[in-house]
Amino acid sequence: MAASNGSASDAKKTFLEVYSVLKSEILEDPSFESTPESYRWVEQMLDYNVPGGKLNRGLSVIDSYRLLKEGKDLTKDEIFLACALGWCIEWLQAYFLVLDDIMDDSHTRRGQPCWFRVEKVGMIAVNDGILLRNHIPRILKNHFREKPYYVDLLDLFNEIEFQTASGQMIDLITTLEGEKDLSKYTLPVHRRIVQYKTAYYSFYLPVACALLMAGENLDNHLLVKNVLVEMGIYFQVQDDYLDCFGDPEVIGKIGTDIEDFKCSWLVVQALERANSDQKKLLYENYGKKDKASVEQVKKLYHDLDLKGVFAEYESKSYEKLVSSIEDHPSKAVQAVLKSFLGKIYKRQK
Ligand code: DMA
Ligand code: MG
Ligand code: MG
Ligand code: MG
Repeated sequence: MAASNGSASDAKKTFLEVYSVLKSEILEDPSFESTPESYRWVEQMLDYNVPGGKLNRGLSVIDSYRLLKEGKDLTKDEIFLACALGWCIEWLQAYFLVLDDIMDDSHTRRGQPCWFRVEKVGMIAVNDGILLRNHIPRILKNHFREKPYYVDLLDLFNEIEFQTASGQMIDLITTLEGEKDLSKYTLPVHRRIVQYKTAYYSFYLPVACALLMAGENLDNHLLVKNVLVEMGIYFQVQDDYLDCFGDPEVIGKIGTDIEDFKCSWLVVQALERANSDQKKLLYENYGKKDKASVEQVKKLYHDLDLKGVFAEYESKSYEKLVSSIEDHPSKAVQAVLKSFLGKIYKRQK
């Protein structure tokens, strides 16, 4: 295995080596006698959906664990385990994204067609999503069964999955046809959606995994949880912003929020600022698939200077987050949270 306490690229290399180990274990799972065809399917499905992202969530487990250990060298075993937990989060993300892209009728993800858009895949992607989800407890069982924190780990993944799926549910039911009513799109509604669908699994989960590995009781870290949830909300506002203003070549996906009538941060901001003519235009064009309607909405966002509104929001959020991080009594925890924030502040992808 690569050097354990070196640079970020070493960390990524080590992390990817652990992926190969976990993948082999899944492909050779003794509970399923695979055939060459099924072996190939699962391998391709994993390679297509699991490792191709920024890997921020997964790598954060190791970063956080290292910071919690305050500079002590980690053993090979600790590094492997932190990487394995990081991959469980990447697997969870892959599972949610495969299904999210079907439900959002998306086209591309991570610079390639969404999995369900691949020829021969189609709705088999639904079962692939279920398989990805089922791999997580198998990885945990293979590597953590004997650990004193095993039950807490299983409980953590179950809770977070439930919260994320509940967030996805409210994200989806607010867009229901026949009930398309922009007046229900407010900041509190938006906040509730993104807190559940994104913040817990993307921000709290990696740090919670590192805390459990470090022998901590999660009930003693509610302050950390609150800051991470706030950071997650900020992260999803960025995602909503990039859906419209990001470069698809850079973010690797083509936005669909306007077409999908999503309760995006941008439409909420637009509604707060629009005059009655502009509101009318929004009501008439938001949630329509045709290009002309989408362009009308984008032009309105431009006229209302939502880029400027976002820039203001971004720097305000950053200041608030830094100050709540600095309220935390532990310097090690502060370092974990600051490193997280540093990775996402002003992100372009
Ligand atoms: C994604 O929300 C949330 C989950 C749990 C996948 P989204 O649909 O805005 O994500 P994306 O923009 O990546 O499709
Ligand atoms: Mg989506
Ligand atoms: Mg979605
Ligand atoms: Mg999005």
